[in-house]
Amino acid sequence: MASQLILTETSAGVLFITLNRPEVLNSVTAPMSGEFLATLNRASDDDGVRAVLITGAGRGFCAGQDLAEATPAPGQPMQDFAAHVRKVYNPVVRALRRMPKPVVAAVNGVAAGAGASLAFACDFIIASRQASFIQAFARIGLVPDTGATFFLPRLVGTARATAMMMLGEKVTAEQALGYGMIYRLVEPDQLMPESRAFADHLATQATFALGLTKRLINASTANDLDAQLEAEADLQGTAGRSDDFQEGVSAFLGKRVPSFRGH
Ligand code: LHQ
Repeated sequence: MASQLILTETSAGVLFITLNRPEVLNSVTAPMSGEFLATLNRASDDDGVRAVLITGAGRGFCAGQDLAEATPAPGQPMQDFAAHVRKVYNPVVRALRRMPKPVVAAVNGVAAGAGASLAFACDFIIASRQASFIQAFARIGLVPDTGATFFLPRLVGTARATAMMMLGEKVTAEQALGYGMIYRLVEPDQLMPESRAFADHLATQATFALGLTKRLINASTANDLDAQLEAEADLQGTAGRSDDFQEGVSAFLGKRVPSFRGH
């Protein structure tokens, strides 16, 4: 069951996840991350969930690692950050990318450090005009993690990614849209209505094929053209055997709206 650190609600095939430590801009502790990961893993296996929507409670989306948790008590040794990143953050990034259904980040406010990285690992970012993205790591003498050095150069190109990661400056939602870093920019009061409507729409689509498409997008970052063409052929074979494909073609030929079931 979800704790109060992560709120969940499922409706019409959409799992709605809220990061819920608003008093510290939803900065991440190990228990919170563990709950988030368990929630994502359950969603991954649950055929009733066909799209996932993630947002933050209060005025922030997520301010990355809870720096109080990462700071040792007086007289105690420093934590091993390598072990911490491997245990707390990397599994979440893998779960987001392996999730065989679309994941939407509704970024309501500041997304800093690993909080920004988490948004970058989602399939779609819809940002409120009040949102911002800060690669805060440089400000405190750390390196970007949680996939930031993987996703950001691919999203915005090396020049802008380098500037963001080395300067740690705030990028506004409007700038992020101009950079191609986010999918959509909306007015603050429209963020949740629009994001929910968007996730609802995704959940009615041919989500089995969307999951396969995500696998191909993931694979494209490592494959050469021949390997990618082969992967496309392979997964087209899989998609072609799906009920959703039968339904999609039958609806097209019958000039009616398809009713996909996600398998
Ligand atoms: C926070 C935090 C926070 C605790 C706001 N922690 N309390 C992985 C592994 C191991 C080690 C380290 O790191 C990592 C990955 C990472 O994510 S490193 C990057 C960690 N994150 C940051 O460095 C961002 C720190 N936060 C900020 O720079 C600012 O809070 C931002 C720019 C996000 C927002 O600024 P403001 O809008 O001015 O809000 P604020 O600073 O006043 O924050 C509101 C409250 O939230 C405040 O508490 P208070 O009791 O004073 O109201 C902050 O202390 C608390 N908070 N982020 N990461």
